[in-house]
Amino acid sequence: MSDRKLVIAAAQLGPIQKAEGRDVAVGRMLRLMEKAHQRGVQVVVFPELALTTFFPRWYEEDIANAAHWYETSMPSNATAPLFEAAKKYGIGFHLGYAEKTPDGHHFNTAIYVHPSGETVLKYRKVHLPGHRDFDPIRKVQHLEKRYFEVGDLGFPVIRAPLGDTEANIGMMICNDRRWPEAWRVMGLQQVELVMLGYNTPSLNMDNRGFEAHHLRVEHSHLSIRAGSYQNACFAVATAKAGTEDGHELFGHSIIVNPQGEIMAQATSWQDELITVEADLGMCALGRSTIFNFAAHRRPEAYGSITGQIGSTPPPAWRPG
Ligand code: CDT
Repeated sequence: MSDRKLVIAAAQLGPIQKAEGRDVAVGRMLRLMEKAHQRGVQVVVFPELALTTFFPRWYEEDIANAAHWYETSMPSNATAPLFEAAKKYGIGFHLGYAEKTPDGHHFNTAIYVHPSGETVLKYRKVHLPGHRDFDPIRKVQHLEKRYFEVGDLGFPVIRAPLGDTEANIGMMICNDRRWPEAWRVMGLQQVELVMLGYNTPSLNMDNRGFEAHHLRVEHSHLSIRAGSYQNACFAVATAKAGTEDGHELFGHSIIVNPQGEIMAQATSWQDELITVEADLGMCALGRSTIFNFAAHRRPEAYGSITGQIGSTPPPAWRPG
């Protein structure tokens, strides 16, 4: 037990349909923030691309026709009520959105906003799944590589005031959670709380018969639990859930502790707030024992992690 306690929440969002405006999504997020306030929450984590439907499933031949999915300022008129609610309730929040920069770059972005309304940390998604061009084989497109550039901010961690304490916070977005490299880069910065939003389809369009349906959620949870355990941090993993224009997202938002245990899990495919009291002091155990990096890491043996991208076949052994 320590005195570094923090009440954190995953604010899962149910589906947002293509025709629904940001006002609908923001209205729903405000209700979740009000609920968070009633439950004494200090930090709320909303999903990836929380303001709109998961638009990378929709192909636009002319990318200019996708311009309306991006935010060109933050806060904007549409999102200002979230910043005001943060101030009113004294709650910090994490928001995922599609960002268009003043010089015309497009990123899948997340920010953490202090209750004062100031942006504490920004992250731009590094691991963009899917494809760039229309794929006629797929029943549903996943065009993140078409609509976003690879994030240019790395995996930053910052020490920030959180609730009544301070914490080292970092962010990743959806597919990043499946990459141990992303977790470790933040672990090396002593991250204590990873905020992560996701939109994951229930059906794997690349399935070639080897992935049973129920493993979709299992693989998500496995990745988040392993990342949290191996880097001695908490993770708040918040989904967009349910059926958007006929396409299912699997939900199952979770909050995980540094032992890799699921402390809370969403049970619906709707707007749902799950909360826990996190004792940040818990991060010290792993960090000072089995995952004491300074004592046990062997970077001289890890060269290929940063030295190459794709895998290479090993040399072949033959008898005699
Ligand atoms: N949003 C996102 O990154 N979703 C991916 C699904 C990839 S399927 C091409 C995920 O890893 O959950």
